Amino acid sequence: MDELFEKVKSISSNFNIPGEITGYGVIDNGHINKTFYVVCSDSGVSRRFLLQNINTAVFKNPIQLMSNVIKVTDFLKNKIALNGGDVQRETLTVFPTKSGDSCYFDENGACWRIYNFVENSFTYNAIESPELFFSVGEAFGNFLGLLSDFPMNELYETIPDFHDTRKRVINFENSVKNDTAGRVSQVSDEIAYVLNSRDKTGIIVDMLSSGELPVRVTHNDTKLNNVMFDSNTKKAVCVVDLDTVMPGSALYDFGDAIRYGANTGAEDEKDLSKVSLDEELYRQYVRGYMSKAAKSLTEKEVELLPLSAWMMTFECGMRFLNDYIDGDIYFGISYPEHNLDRCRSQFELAKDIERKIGVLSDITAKAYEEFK
Ligand code: GN1
Ligand code: MG
Repeated sequence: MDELFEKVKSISSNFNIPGEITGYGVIDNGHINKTFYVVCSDSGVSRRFLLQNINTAVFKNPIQLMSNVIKVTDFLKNKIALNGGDVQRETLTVFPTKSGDSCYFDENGACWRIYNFVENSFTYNAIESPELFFSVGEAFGNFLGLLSDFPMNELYETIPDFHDTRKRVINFENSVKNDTAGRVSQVSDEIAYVLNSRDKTGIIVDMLSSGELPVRVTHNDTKLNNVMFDSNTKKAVCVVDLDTVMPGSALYDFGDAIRYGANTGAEDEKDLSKVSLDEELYRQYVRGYMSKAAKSLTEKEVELLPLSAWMMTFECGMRFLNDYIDGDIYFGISYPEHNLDRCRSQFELAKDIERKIGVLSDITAKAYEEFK
């Protein structure tokens, strides 16, 4: 007997999905949640659903998280329908439990939820062509555009200060002080880079709190593999992984997309000579993004887009380093030095973005002119 299958079956039986569960598979994606698909057979017709175990060490309030997801996807569905789009494919659909709840807590307190499975689609882990990244820019630009009139007061801040880079530096300094895993002495160059960059880390958060930057519905995890592509058209169809949807800044989403997608190396690349910011990829992303979002963005946001790429790359590198110093308690790792390799790749990229910031500003200004 496949124990995992029995478990997946018993969890799924609490949800309002049609038919009998006849199969499942593991989807290996992301550093935080565990993801499966389940196959349901109903009168000879099979249909897949996405089953996820929400990591409640990271997402401490899954009910609020699910409330954000449902509000945002409902809002998107209305817009998609008005635009003549396909509401079943262009955003996610939450399937509630049989008692009408947004998620299910099992006997061990683990939290589960079910989404539709976007069939005939796939994700990329690396960019294969500049045109592809244009399409990702369109997807996230569209996400921002469609949600630009969302009633912000309906959203919970499920992870407070998620992209408050300056607060993260303070937490980082505490971890260095505590040195719980005894690793601080191995990473002095990386620590020095964090401390030397400290002065820049408040720029976005300060402008958000002063009102110089607008608060927006923010995805907060705009990695390339959070965009589903249609297998036939090869066009982006759906933005997924809505767990960190919260009030925030458009800059977080732009910067994070560049951090992941415009790196010529992998997020965890060991060979740092392969890591750099690809200017052509940056150009295509910013053009795709502007083609959908230029009319919604403020001039201040546009001006700060290149800096956001540095900020999100720096912040992510610091988070990986912080976790390495803490003994790998937050991000899933595949080998002992994984978080350190991730940190080094991110810092290499952050330094390259610093060198190229003037060029990136020119590219951004041109793309804005093209589409505003
Ligand atoms: C985590 O698990 P995943 O890949 O969706 C993290 C993001 C990081 C990302 C780095 C809730 O996202 O913030 O940018 O890893 N999510 C959370 O790859 O911390
Ligand atoms: Mg995520």
